[in-house]
Amino acid sequence: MINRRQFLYLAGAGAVNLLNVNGSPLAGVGMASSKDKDFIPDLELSLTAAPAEVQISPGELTTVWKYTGQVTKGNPDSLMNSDQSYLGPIIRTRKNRKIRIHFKNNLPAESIIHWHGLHVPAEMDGHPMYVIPSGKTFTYEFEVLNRAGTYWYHPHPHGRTGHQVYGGLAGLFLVSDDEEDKLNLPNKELDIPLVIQDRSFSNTNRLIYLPRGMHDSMTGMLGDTICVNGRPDFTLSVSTRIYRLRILNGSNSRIYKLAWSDGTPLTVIATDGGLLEKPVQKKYVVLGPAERIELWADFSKYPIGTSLELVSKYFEAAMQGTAMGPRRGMTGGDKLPNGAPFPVLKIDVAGEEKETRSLPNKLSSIERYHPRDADNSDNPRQFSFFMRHMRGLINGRTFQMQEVAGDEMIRLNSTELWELSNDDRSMGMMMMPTPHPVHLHGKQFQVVERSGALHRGYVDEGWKDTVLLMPGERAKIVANFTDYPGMFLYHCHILEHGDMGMMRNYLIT
Ligand SMILES: [Cu+2]
Repeated sequence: MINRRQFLYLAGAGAVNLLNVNGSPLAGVGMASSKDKDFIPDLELSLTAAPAEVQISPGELTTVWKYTGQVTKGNPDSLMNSDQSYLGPIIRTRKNRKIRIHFKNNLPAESIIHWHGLHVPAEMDGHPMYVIPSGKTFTYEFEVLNRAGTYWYHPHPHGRTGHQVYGGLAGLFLVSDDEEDKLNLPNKELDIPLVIQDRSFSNTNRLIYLPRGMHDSMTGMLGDTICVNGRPDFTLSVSTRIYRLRILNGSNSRIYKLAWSDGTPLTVIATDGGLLEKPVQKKYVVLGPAERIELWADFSKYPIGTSLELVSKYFEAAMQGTAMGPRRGMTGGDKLPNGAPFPVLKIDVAGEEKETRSLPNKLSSIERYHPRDADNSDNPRQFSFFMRHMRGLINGRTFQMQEVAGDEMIRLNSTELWELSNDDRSMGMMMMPTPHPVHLHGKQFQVVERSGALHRGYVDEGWKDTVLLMPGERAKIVANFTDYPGMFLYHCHILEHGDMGMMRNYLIT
């Protein structure tokens, strides 16, 4: 532990380093002034966030906050808006494409967009210090360096992220590449994005956020209506074909334990950072907020007329791995607590078509990390996540916009071992241990070691940007901090926890 005096000094040193890296005062970084004159985009988009009204349920329209967009240069198919949903447009592009995005904020609040899972320069990552006020525009420029995969974007203004995402602001960012093309995976209408979120509605179809105030913030907001692609009671009509299902848990705090209702194992082909080396079969997959999986879903074996469900199965959301505690079992939400079982979506096998594809044995090459590959393999960085006194803390510290502590300084191009632990313990009746899905901005990582109870439901075989830690669980991750120096966030992706300060900067120099 470092004392306060030392800590303040290091925090100051962090700010100085950042000045040196960027060569300009913090306030100016990332605004129009930092744009690269030689940057010629392959794709140029405008994305506007604004209030909108959508028909989510019969009866009154629901007021939401929504991204809409258009392509101003490049392939017009790179962006697909949805009138049916509050979700933002799906952006599709390829590795090594250069993209310029003009984000116009027409919300009655400040905001900024974070590209979740993408490896972009610090000033393009949507750090909350870059929030723009209502009526202003922020221009992003970056090259897509990520491998093919299912990434996404959402707002990141500090203290308001949970509210804005819940209001509807989120969209998918799908990347393809040459390696993926060669696999001939199900494409076009057989490639289906599924964004799973929970919401609560009033009887006049208004969105309800944090109805029980601080209590809901502590557990994270849990809605009692499961929406898929922005629709409740979602049904997918399929043919007797093989589908690629790209699943994002876009919920503020709900965890899903996904399984097929008929007991068929899930065939997982990708995680947060793209394709696995080879397909993995799972009885169930536990997906925390912000995590993604892609499934190879073979409906060719079902007779026409079959109905099937993707369900979320019961699990114990509280007190995993801890012996004590006032309440075991499901937590939060009166009607639909975290851990309660429910159907997520219905599949109707409706059309007969011939299937010719078969599951590839090998999907991709991944250089697997071991803890010994890290420069600090003997001495992993330790980050402990817990709530205290209604604040979210990491190693006992809460978020400060431009603060970096001594143990949050990373050398550019180093390969690091981090040990993340959920140390939320019961603190009497006021406190209840909760899960903490930990997300690193800027870099994909690999999970190299785990302890915990829901173990069998995690897919740790591929690249990740978010790792779920149930109460008492810990995970070791390895990341290689290449290309981009600067200040990036790491935080709990229960969005209410992040808004309560369970978020910190790390600084690459
Ligand atoms: Cu958390």
